[in-house]
Amino acid sequence: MDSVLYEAKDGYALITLNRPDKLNAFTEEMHGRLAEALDRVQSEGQRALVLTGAGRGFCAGQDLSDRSFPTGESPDLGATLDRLYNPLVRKIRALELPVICAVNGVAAGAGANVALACDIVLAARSAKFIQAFAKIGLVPDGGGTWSLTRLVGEARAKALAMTAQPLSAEQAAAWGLIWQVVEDSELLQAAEALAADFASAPTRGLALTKQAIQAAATNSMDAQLDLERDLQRQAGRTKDYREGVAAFLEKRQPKFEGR
Ligand code: T3D
Repeated sequence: MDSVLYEAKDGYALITLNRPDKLNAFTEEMHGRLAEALDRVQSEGQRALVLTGAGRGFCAGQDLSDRSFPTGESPDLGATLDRLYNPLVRKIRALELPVICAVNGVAAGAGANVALACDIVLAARSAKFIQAFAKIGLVPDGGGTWSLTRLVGEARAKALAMTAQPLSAEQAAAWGLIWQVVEDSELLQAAEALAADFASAPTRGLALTKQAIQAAATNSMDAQLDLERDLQRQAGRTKDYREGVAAFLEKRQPKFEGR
């Protein structure tokens, strides 16, 4: 069984983490598959991506059965972050198209933080987010210390990370950790409907918007104003901008090509 499924839809891609018996926990092989799938999204010219999980979980983070050390050796987990998790998070954030995460069930450890690295997070009402690291003596990774702190503030980030208490989808939405809660049976349909809308949107402008908002977390207001100027210059030169203005003036629907 493929650990990661890839489907090219009409203008967008659907990637499904597919080890349902293990709540889609990450193995080394799965990291490789996911990296290939993400590269394919961009190289095929898709205009949006939906990332979800098969079965009752979204992703339970690192597969801990790969992490038993009978001989007592101590592993270098920094090396696995360098080699696997950090490139994954960077790849998602660098994709020049909207990445929608459909969190269909529990998202734990790095699974939760990979979800938070996506641009728009929808969660099933039954889903929950768990910073499970504290239960096994680890530090939140996958960018979790960064995303959590920015999204919900230091007080909530510290409590979530230090207690490893599950956060319901509803509470996550109320705190601004995610975009929306959707009924379980409607989650994938809602995520795909959003992706289908993005498939006919001005993709280049959305990619530049993503870049600007991601940079805002670390930029000063002054630096951000300069960045907006530079990115707007690029957006103003796209075919889609010309089409958007023309369509407005001609009182018709725009036909964006994504460039
Ligand atoms: O190591 C490095 O490279 C550093 C990077 C680390 C990144 C990380 O993600 S560290 C954190 C790893 N994840 C966890 O600690 C979470 C472990 N899982 C859980 O705490 C629970 O499974 C959940 C709270 C997520 C869900 O609980 P529940 O009761 O709904 O399901 P379950 O029965 O525990 O799990 C179902 C099956 O999935 C079960 O397998 P079985 O017994 O039916 O054959 C369980 O063992 C398996 N499973 C769940 N999570 C993992 C896993 N197997 C391996 N690794 C997992 N992370």
